[in-house]
Amino acid sequence: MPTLIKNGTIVTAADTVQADLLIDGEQVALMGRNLPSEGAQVIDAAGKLLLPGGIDVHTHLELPFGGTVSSDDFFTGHRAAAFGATTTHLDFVIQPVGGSLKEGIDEWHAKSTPKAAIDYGFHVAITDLRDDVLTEIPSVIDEGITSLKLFMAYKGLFQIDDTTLFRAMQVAAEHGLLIMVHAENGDVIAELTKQLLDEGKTAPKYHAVAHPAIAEAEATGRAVALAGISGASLYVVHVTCEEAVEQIALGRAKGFPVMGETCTQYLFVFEEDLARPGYEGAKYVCSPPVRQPKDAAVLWKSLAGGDLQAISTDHCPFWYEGGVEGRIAGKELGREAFHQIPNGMPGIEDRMPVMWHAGVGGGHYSANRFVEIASTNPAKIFGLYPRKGTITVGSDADIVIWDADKEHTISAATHHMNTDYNVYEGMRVRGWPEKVLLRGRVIVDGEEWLGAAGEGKFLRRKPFGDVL
Ligand code: DUC
Ligand code: ZN
Ligand code: ZN
Repeated sequence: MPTLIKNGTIVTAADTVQADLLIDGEQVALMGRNLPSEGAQVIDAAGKLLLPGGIDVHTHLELPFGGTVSSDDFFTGHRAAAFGATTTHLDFVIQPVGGSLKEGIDEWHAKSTPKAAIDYGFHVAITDLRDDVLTEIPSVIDEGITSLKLFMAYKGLFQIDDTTLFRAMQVAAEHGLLIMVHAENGDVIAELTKQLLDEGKTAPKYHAVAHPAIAEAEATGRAVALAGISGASLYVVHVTCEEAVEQIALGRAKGFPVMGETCTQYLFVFEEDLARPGYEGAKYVCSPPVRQPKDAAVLWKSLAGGDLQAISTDHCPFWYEGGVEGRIAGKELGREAFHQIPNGMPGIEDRMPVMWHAGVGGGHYSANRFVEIASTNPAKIFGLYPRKGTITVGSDADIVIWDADKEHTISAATHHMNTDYNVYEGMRVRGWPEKVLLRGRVIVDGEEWLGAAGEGKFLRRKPFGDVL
């Protein structure tokens, strides 16, 4: 039976219009005023906004990392995402050591297919660019994957050198793939880490000292320059600081196809949180690290003004008190020394409400710009548009019925992520999803979960589109 959502206000990146919306099967079939309701299941959305489902293009579900595994799998992570109005995400396949890209892709399909409850796609992170892997790169397009990630940090683990990055960029430019980089100078970080540990500086707060903003800016500038030389399109993930934004802006001013995202935590969590009493700071350890409020001010402006095009989470949750009550190991692994703290924070569920509340409510940008950075641009950049990322005839009916007046206090006691803490604990937000539809089916109705494992679809993506 078709579904008719009546009396809502549709908000896209371009427009805000009052219209009814008819969903037939999995897609939007019709939009218009006073659509007839005979033969349809009717949802009354009077006084509510209809937003396209959120798209989080930077997540790490069930990622083996730092001596443990991130604590959300493809079911718990998907359910949490849906409760937070996100209906699509892109996760990073990691090429196994000594293995092929295809082996990594197969591994990620095995983890996700039976559990998926929202739609999802993959990027491939290249960790070992041997000649056979260089030749293998174009074949990822046949796997429905059109973006590659390279790490300029994590020395001895994921880090690649400039030759590798440049060769990958050349292949990407030739085949229409997007290059993503984790931009930090890993050599500098490794050296600073060693020196701090030798001086007995082992507390969580030293994580930020070992990862200076300028080391992120340097790597960002280098990646931008290599993109300029190679002609590859570049997307810089988790931009945290003013100096790195400057490098992206410089590349864009030169006409290089350079884009960037920041992640929710960099707008709300700061270096002072790493210095919280006892071992609390470990909760906020991620890479690149959280910075200063003055950096957040620049990030807000860049999200509003266009130097950054998207907001994601880098969702990579770990238990604060892991290794007990059947929990996998977590942040406690780094009690002796900050470099052993598993890097990452939860956030897939919080992104949409928090970025609406502080972004739209706080006057940083309009509701349309919110939709653009949280859904439309991610879809365009990563080859999902207009199937995802907007509400239009023919697009997937991933619809959030959004109550802009509803207030909610964020807490680990009520969230759905598989972690024992929430970075935004106690934050009272205004604006909350009332219902969430995935391809026309209601999967979240208030507090009720109506989705199911296995119902999320793997999205084969087209080549990306620059958003410049
Ligand atoms: N940063 C994190 O904090 N976690 C996962 C990977 C990354 O780059
Ligand atoms: Zn990263
Ligand atoms: Zn990441």
